[in-house]
Amino acid sequence: MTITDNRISKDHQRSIEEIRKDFPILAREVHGKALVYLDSTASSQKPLAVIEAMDTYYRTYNANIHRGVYAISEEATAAVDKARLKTARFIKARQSKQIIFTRNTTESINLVAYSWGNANIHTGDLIILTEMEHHSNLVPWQLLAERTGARLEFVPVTDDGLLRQDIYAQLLQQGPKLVAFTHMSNVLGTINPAQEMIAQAHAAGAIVLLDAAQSVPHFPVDVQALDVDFLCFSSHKMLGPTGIGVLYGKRDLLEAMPPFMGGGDMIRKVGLRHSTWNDLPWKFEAGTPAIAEAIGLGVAVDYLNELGMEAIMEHEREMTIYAMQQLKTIPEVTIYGPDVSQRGGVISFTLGDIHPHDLASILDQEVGVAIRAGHHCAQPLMERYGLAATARASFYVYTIKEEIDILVQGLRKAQEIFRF
Ligand code: C6P
Repeated sequence: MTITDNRISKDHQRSIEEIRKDFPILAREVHGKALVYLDSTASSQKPLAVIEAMDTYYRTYNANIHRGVYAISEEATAAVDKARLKTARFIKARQSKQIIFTRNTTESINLVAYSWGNANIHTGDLIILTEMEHHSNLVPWQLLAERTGARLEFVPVTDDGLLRQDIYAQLLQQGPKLVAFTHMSNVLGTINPAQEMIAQAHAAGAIVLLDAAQSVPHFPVDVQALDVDFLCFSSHKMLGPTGIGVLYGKRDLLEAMPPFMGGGDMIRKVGLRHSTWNDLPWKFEAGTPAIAEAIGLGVAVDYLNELGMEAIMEHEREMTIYAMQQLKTIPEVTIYGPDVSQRGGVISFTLGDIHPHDLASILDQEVGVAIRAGHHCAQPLMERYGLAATARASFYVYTIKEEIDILVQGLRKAQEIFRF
């Protein structure tokens, strides 16, 4: 594989070739071919800096946090505090105590649905969601509605993958308690106009949760500018490790919420029958947290900051424009979702009537390309388009045009195999 001299990073000093060397996995082969990883929407690859930071923790200061008065426990506690501060700054949160470490986006949303939801949602209350939600931003609200007797309404999606803003405005007139929607669709790539939608929801008296699993890793997100109430994302999609995610919340909301899980670390004083709760963020972090993972997330944030989120967004846009052009050279390809001006680096498509799973297997075996195939945990959205599944290619900081060319070669090969 040749590498173009495509430059990324704030000061345009680091070439893609250098950046790719930071990701050891990109040097491996699958089925005798160089790995072409086009599934960062599912989970991103990890730079050496993240892998080494976690390794260093285990090798040199592995200890539990908030417990020991000895040196290595204090070092580990300081490292987790630092990671929290970096994460807060990354999304422009006012205070690091507004950053709750969870396991992933899914757990962050469930935390809000149980803790805030159980306390604030009652029979007949309205929750507005959209048709393009990941199951993680759908099922927790269904469960809450079942527990409380609340009502769910959905903003429909247009044929070209945008939210029906006219219907959103109508639904808001019914006075919802909560609006929860995705910042960027993991299937269509649609980037929703979050700031405007949040302002409208607030004007209607609703609290807003933004599923930022696909936005925080890919473009600058400023929680204060968005004025969002809750924001959820996962480390593993932003160059960090699995096993840690983030819930950001406005402080007054978090302070008023009861704990989600009980146990060690989240308490101030425990009696046999009653207990009182620790301050934020620990009130929501029961038990030993993911220490190495928090440290890894902090280093992933450093790495993203060094490249610059604006530069990352630009690079992905360039890859997306190129991929759309190349995919359109195959007439049998159907692409779902809006045009490039309203989407991020995710392209869902089908190729004639080849089943997306067959397509993904052929691409893996024949050209070493890893893409995702299936319903992408968004079954209602698939139903909206009358589809059982799509193939999906997605891009990140290490993606190069040559990899997109290999994807397209693989699609042509699949056509030969299926003879059309
Ligand atoms: N989407 C995908 O391949 P977790 O699994 O909790 O880290 O993230 C859940 C989640 C929530 N919202 C959106 C918009 C997402 O894209 C995801 C994860 C992956 O599309 C895995 S299904």
